[in-house]
Amino acid sequence: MSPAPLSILIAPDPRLKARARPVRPEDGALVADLVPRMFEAMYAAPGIGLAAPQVGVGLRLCIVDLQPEDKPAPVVMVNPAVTATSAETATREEGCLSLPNQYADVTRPARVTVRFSDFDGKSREITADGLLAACLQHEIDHLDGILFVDHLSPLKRNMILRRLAKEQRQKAAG
Ligand code: K2U
Ligand code: ZN
Repeated sequence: MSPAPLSILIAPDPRLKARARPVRPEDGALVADLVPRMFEAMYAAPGIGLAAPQVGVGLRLCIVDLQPEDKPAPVVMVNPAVTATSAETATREEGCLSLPNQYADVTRPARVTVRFSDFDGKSREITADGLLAACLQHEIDHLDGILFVDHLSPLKRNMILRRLAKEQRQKAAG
């Protein structure tokens, strides 16, 4: 019997604002069960990244798949950490599966180096620029309870959160 599909939490849910705890060896079975279900939820959204807190699991675990030329390129990142960033920044319109239909320009370091353990427990390091750099920083932000709107001015952040709440109320009203 396959487990129920994961649902993605929508802001403002306190679980999206909590700092996730590091994955430990005893979490192995939980991670092995969760990762394929996170990929299923991400591809269905569709999205190119997903962090465990977005499905209500407070673990430092995220997945990414930019699907270059529509070919799957799944990456599982356990306990990812940014180890270097460029002084140069890049601004890109971002969205978030936890803030549906809300978009805003976010400025972040243009290049980032991330160290993590992969699904097999092997230590890996990625240096990225472009969309992958934004995605990696966006996902690691989720592990620290940071949403893309937290990088905006308070005015813009509140405008987006108010609009999201209104759209969620209208959706609930049917
Ligand atoms: O973490 C998430 O909510 C998934 C994010 C990941 C992301 C955000 C901003 C920039 C890059 C990645 C997106 O909602 S996935 C949807 C998407 C698809 C293509 C390009 C940008 C965002
Ligand atoms: Zn997000």
